[in-house]
Amino acid sequence: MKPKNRKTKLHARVANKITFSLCLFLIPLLSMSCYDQVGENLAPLASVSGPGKDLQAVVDGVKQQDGVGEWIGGSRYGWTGRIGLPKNLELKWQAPQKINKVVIYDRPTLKEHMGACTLTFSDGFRVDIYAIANDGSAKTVVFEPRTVTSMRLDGVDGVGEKIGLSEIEVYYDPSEQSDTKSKKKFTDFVSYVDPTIETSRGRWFFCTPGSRPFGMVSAAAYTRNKNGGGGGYNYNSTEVLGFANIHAWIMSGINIMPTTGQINPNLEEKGWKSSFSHDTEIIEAGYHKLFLDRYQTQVEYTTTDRVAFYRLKYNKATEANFLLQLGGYVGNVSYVDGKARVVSPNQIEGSHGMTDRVWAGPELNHVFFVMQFDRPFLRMDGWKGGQQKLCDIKQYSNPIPKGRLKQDKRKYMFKYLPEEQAGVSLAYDVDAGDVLQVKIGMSYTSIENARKNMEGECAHWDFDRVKKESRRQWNERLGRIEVKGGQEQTRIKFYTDLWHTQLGRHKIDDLSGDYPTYMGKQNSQGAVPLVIKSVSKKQDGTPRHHMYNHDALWLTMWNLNTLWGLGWPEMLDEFSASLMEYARTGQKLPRGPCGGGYTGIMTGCPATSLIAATYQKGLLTKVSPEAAFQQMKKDHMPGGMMDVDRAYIENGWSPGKAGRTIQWAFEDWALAQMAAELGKNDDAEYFLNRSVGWRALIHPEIGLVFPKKADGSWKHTNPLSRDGWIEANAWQGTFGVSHDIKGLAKLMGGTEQLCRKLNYAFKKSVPNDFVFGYINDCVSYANQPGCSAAHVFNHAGQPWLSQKWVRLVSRQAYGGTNPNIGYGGHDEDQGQMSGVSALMKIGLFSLRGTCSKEPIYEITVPEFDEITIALDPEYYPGKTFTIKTYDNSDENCYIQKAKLNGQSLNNCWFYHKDFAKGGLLELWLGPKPNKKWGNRPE
Ligand SMILES: [Ca+2]
Ligand SMILES: [Ca+2]
Ligand SMILES: [Ca+2]
Repeated sequence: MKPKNRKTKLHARVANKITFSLCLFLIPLLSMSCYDQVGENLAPLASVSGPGKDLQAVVDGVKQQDGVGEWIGGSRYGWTGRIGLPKNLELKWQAPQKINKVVIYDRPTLKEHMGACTLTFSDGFRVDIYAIANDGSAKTVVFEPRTVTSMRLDGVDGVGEKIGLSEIEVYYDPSEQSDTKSKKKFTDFVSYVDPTIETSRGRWFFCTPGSRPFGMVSAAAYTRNKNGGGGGYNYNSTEVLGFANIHAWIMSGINIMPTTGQINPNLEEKGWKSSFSHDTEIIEAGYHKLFLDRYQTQVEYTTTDRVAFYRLKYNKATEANFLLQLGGYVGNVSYVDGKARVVSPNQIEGSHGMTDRVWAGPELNHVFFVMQFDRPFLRMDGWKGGQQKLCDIKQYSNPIPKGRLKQDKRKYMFKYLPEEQAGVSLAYDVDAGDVLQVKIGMSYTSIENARKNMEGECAHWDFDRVKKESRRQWNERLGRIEVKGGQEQTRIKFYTDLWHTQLGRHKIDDLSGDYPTYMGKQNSQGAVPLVIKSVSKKQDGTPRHHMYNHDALWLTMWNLNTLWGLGWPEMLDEFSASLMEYARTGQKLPRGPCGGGYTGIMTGCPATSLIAATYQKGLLTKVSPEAAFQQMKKDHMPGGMMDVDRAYIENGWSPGKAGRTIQWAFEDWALAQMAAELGKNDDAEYFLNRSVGWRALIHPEIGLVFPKKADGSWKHTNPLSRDGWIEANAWQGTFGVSHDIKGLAKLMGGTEQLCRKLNYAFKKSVPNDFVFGYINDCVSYANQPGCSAAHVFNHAGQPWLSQKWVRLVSRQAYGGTNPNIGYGGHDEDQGQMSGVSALMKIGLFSLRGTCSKEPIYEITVPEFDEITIALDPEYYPGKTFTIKTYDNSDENCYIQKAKLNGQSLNNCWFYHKDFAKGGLLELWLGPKPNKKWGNRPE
């Protein structure tokens, strides 16, 4: 920092004290006038309103004192770990104030932490503040000077139940300049990925730098031990609690921690956590480096598909330990049944179980590991429960107490319980400068397979080679869509989006093709025994496809099914095969399979829209279309995954179920399209009939879908109620009948009326960035059911409204590039919101999720000047598909005319078969809609 600045700050501090003592007298005088009060803290001049107690204490000038002069806004934990934070703390000035700097001080207690918040000023300007220091040190934000009358603070992330602040200061200080210019050098696609985006609110699996695309290992230094609402790696906390090597859909595992000196492992993370600083941290797709302050140890990690690789560098001579946690809760499950065994002086192997899942899934599954060190350890120690310590052991076992699995899960879930603690540690004597390398091979089937995975993927000790190969793989994946032009921030967001679409879902099969299943009968302990299966093999003996662990594919027709098909068609083929392989044992196409078993997550049979889209694009090569069709047909009948009832089958709608009816109807339509393509005309007719039954649920006066009772009367007519909907309401859900927009328009009185209605919903949702909770307001891009809305206009003859709203949603809901915001701040579902964001940014979409007999893509205005999609030669005849925009700018956001391969294109859509051949789409843009272009829907 320059000395000049320091002086300014000191000066400001002295000025504060004077301002505080004088402000009582000055308020009446100052409030009458508006002028630049350079360097003076303007906060005490404001009146404060908001939640909690001692509101005025937040501007009383008393700061950084524990328990004195603090505002306590309060906060509340939901049982899954999500936290409700204080919102609407407002500072109001009687006269306008020119300002450019705000300083925030958290309460100095380490028990309560406001980690992140947003400020919204009276002129609508918003500032995201994150990484607020827990210890009460100043957090300063500087922005372009503006004149405002109020400032609202909303909590975004935090820890504790008495979250508040010690002090807020507001200044106009011309000596401070906002520094928004990025100093980052962009050298490759990976360099654009910012893993920290929206980690203030992500789920446990959201940010895992230690992973290959869809890799089995998903390693991350986690800083918040909870599932939702900022669990896992959360930028706002600078304490590493552990390095879990599995951050997956209701799975967590193999949590390690390198330590030095004396620690008490029986206290779990409380005993071993260490602070670190973002200043020396490097966090990337495929690599993470940070420095553990407490242990003076630098930690780096990278991975292959199934091997985690750690490189530790010690800064002082001491006894070091490498801890492996085998009991207690981590992230989204509890670890139980820990086992470890010394195999050789530099190798251990073992396993642990996972239980207490939130959304069902196997009661118990196991992960197996082989852990190799590049030099012999002195001994293996262990711990059990709150007290017991074991020294120099060769074998460790901590069986599940009798009856434990049959207990109420909530007794254990997300709780630190001393009796559950378990683990082992490997001891070393290290000198300053010593490097210790550790490789962890993993498997969900056996120790033997974990060993083979390690031998097959990483038999050497060259960390940099693995790191380099990981980056190469990520670059290859991300680079399949290359963009030029547009804003730097948009490119950062775009490649981070692509990263998430290839990150959250993970392989569970071994190199050999073996994979776990937990689908049989429960034993007396309450667990289903592991049965190892293997996927079918190619002629050369290698597995035909992989098996994946993932959250629901719920409504992925509006994101992944289309996006993957553009750049990564093999992923649709792979997921189709994986879903069918689950059904081979479990008889049903799963929604969100976990650990090799089924979960109860979400609704319908979302596999249908994925498999049908794969088939219609000619990408279904790893399973037979006939077998897939028969399985889907079975799942669409009573007893199948879709879970349809007799009423739906007979009438085309189900009592009390508006959301399900709409989803089932779409999936039935997708299946009908596939039946038609397969020449199964009776099936096609049958499912097509079912797909229009939803029309009975349109309320003739309100023009939105509502749930009906069995007798045909309306269950309610509140368009914002979630009753009858799945994570949605009538406004958000109605426009989801993607397959029947013509039918919807007819029932609303025509396409004009439909567009007017939907346009109203969008206009109303602008101030909140099109982001709401599951049920508030009309449009929500923070969750699946609302993610198609802006593209509906393309199917209703007013494509300029799709062009307009897509660009605004892309920027407002999905434009954020800081730890607070990037995906609507609500619910990023393993690449689903990322998928919508990425599609919006390249200007392609498919409302019907490419499930039509002849799939099409609808066009909106891309954010970039040029987009080149490399076509996978295994699946597509063409080489590249390029989109060029002319005169693209903030103002020029409407398509004037278009050409496809040099020929004039007057539709706002084009066929997938033209995409597959490769080609060039050119878009000429202007500031006003050309209402003559593209106004005839397909
Ligand atoms: Ca205070
Ligand atoms: Ca604090
Ligand atoms: Ca969701």
